[in-house]
Amino acid sequence: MNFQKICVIGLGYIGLPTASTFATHGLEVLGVDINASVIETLRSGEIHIHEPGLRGLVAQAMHSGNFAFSTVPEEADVFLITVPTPFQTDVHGEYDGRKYRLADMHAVISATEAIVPYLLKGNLVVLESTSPPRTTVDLVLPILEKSGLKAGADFHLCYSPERVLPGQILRELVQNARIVGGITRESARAGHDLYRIFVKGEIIETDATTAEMVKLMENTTRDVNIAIANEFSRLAERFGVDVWEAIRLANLHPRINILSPGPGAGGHCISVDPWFFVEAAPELTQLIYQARLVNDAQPKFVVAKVRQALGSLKDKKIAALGLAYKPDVDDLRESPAIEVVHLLQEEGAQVYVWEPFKPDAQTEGANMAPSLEAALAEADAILLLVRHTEFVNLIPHEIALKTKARVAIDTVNAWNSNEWQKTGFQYYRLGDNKSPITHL
Ligand code: SAJ
Repeated sequence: MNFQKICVIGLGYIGLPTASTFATHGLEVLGVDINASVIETLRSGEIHIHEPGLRGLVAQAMHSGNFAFSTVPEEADVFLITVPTPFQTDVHGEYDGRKYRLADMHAVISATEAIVPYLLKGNLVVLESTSPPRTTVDLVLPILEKSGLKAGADFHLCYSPERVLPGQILRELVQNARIVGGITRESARAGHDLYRIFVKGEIIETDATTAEMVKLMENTTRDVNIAIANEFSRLAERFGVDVWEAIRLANLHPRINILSPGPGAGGHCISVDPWFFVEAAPELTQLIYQARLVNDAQPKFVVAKVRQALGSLKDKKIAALGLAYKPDVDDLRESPAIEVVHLLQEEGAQVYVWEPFKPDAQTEGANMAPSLEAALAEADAILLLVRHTEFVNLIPHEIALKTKARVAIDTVNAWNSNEWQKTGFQYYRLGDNKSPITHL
């Protein structure tokens, strides 16, 4: 199939890079977002999200003359839906005493409805948003057919999951293998033709529900693997072991690859997507459910570590380094660091947060410091919550000059304990209760 014009609905972390990439590959692109301020920002040549290389790519796309923005769709050859699918915050499902989260599909529904008036015979519609199994056939398809056109006969419909890693989006968008699930073979083929425009990795055709499940399986597997790493960190503390050393040794086994513990699994994907399976089949997902609970409980273990270092937290001043959900991104969604800060404050600590990627973050209850120096100045302890490169590179004796704190607590294994101790810090690490005598 040949495509001239594409309408990309939802200009967030996935939609904006994807739309820009299509534009730089010669397609006429209309980027659509219901948020008028996003459209204004983009029209003025700015961008509203941080992703390495994205600013340049958007500028290049706009320079090509192929990239326009609007709050409403227009007729096009292809409609791509890249809107968020968070979970609902006010309601839960319940099965056998287990409470579970429910997907909020309202953005997918309204984006699909917005396409209906513009849908023409021969069009291709692709859903990229991570969604519960069967969303494409049971939710999106019936809405699109309100146009009077028949899916599979009059227009093509696919599910193609985005699988790019925040921080590496531009490279992975092009290089990664791409799964395209069609509601018919012809739909899958049309989707294949679309992504071939810029994807260098393999493009694999399958059915829509398989493609949905593949995406959820990937992120659920990662969540379960992070959960076991976090549980190992608790066991290591119980048994006087350094979990980081133990993981490194276990990973020498050719068939073992244990991930890293930390303050929890956050972000809008790993901490959300497993719930889509639980919601769809609560009676079949005990392990997936438990992994979510293990990861969500990890901030409490960070607070216990801080208590081990400081005793009572009442009126203690803590410089928290990092608030993002993972290293070197500005994204705070579902960040376990935020939960850690809340829990510390509940115990009476005064927490000053330095987040270099979002110094002006508006997070309820978190006092944002305007600089690293400001966060450190009056602190009793330094708590490292995110493995940002600039935090890994901090030099203990330079830090010692900026603070009266002589306690450093590392939740992400970023620092060298010897160096901190030599500089006069008491050094604590999550998952490490090994006695100094046996510490090599
Ligand atoms: N984390 C750990 N320990 C680890 C690895 C990660 O605690 O060993 C934590 C991170 O700090 C973070 C969370 O897990 O809080 C998730 O981070 P991540 O880097 O594992 O994943 P995301 O959410 O940034 O991106 C994932 C990716 N999925 C997989 O690697 C299977 C990405 O490819 C997906 O496109 C993305 O979800 C998505 O959009 O679904």
